[in-house]
Amino acid sequence: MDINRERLIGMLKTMYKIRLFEERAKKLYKAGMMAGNFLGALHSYIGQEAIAVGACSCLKKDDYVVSTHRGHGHAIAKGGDIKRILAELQGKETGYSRGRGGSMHLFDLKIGLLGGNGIVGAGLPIAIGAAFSSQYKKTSQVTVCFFGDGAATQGTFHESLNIASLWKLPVVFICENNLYAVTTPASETIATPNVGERASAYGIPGKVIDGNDVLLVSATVEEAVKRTRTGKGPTLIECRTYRWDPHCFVITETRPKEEIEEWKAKDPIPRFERKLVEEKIINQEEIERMKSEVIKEMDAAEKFAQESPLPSVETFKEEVCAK
Ligand SMILES: Cc1ncc(C[n+]2csc(CCOP(=O)(O)OP(=O)(O)O)c2C)c(N)n1
Ligand SMILES: [Mg+2]
Repeated sequence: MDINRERLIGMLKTMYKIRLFEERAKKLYKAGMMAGNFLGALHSYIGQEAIAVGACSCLKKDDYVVSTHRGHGHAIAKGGDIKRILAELQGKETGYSRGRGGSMHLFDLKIGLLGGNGIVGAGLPIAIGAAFSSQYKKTSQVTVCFFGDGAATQGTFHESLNIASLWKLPVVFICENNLYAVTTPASETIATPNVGERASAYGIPGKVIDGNDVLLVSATVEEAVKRTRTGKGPTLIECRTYRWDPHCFVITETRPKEEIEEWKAKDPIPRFERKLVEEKIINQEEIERMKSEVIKEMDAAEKFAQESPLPSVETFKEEVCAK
């Protein structure tokens, strides 16, 4: 493996962080604690961790990430503070957007996180704007734009790929094809078998890869990032994956049980663990220690979010009224 040990260990730890964060958020949500009283939906990223982690491991702090409604994993992988993420999910004043954004709008300019989005496909033109700004200002920043298979069939996808190719914008498009948009299978909405193939229509490289293989994701994104930092323009990468939970926790599961089980057996985390153990990068004892560190971090985040105040009515006025 040509990735250094520190980065590999960091990638594994971030995958645990996302997994355990989502499990904790789910538990709290189900216990009725989100935003005080279940306001909004919660979209779990469990099963897709390899994509956010593999991709963000190729980025610098000031590179941009454009996220989606399923964005906790992107925020964590880009270096987000889980205390502030959990507080935001719970609508607390200490959250990233002072509790105004919630789960689908995690934003932190300091780490290049340009926000999630409740509007499917709306992130793509935002990524174009961010990429254009770095090209115009001649910074070497890259924008990674995550979106789902459902978003890939919005008009914004085609408009954004066209202009990104034409202007050779420094953007990497990452389609997380988890095979469904809510309950609709991708095969019923996407005319060609693969989203990645559509790249040829815009004259850019397109890849279709196993999105549950974190090393493959990072190697593929690394190449795309290199290409774009040297002014050669965008790449489209389709990562095949699967979400373990229903679309969100107010939607009933409709997918076949056997299909869910089949994908759970392809869990990206033990797969990466095994690889690192085989290569003697980490041992079982270190893995256990790492997991308990992450659990402690999660406990601290839960305590922080729980003890944080909800925003007061007075501060709401500050946000919506001109001074
Ligand atoms: C423009 C728009 N249309 C419909 C919706 C309702 N909606 C929310 S998530 C979603 C499915 C998105 O699927 P996909 O892009 O594959 O992402 P995934 O949920 O699988 O991660 C839909 C249709 C929306 N939020 N915005
Ligand atoms: Mg999908």
